[in-house]
Amino acid sequence: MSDPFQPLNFTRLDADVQARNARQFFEHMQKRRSVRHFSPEPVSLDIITDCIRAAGTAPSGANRQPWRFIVVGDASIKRKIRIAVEHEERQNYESRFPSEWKQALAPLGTNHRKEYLDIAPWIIVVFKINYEHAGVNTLRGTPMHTKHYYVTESVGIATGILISALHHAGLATLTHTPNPMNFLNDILERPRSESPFVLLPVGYPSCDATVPNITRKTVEEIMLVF
Ligand code: IYR
Repeated sequence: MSDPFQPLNFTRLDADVQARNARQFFEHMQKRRSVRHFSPEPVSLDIITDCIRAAGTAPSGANRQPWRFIVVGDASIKRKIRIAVEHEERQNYESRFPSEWKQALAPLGTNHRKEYLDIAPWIIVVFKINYEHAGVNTLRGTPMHTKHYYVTESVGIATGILISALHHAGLATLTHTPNPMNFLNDILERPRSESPFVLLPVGYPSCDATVPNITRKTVEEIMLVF
């Protein structure tokens, strides 16, 4: 049997390289924006695949890796997703969102129309895997499940790495969470053990893309040191 532990492969950086890397990464991430206006220009699936490889390096509860990334490029499936999303979002904007929520969204200029779901070359739908099937109990004949831990946290971290990887690869994304979004299980043929977490249109921004004029909190506002 192989040793359950192995030496850590860790690269210790010089202090100046460390400082430069930290600053450069921040400056690069500071340029990321959520994009709602996409170009139909194609993007290689190999690039998307590498970004998903990066997402799959995320830490996860008990290393269960409870994520699934469904990559949709097929125009008819993207269209189905858009129709179902707009159906839900129309009800959200017309009657389900309380006025406080609508006020909070006003600076973003969003509404129920989601053209980007047709236009962006890829939609990545991230699913949480809540449990895994592990055969059938031989005595009772009931299905057995492998439990997953900290699923939301794990999938949230993986999604953060995915968004960073896509940005690093020069691509634009939007973090979109239509609500409810269980229809994605039907369209994408996912079992009940999986639930949709987030939908990310991916591609290049259109040449006339605009973004809301909003700011990020400063580090003084988000960090406390003891
Ligand atoms: N899902 C809706 C509404 C929406 C909600 C939040 I919170 C946002 O930050 C942005 C939009 C939509 O996509 O329009």
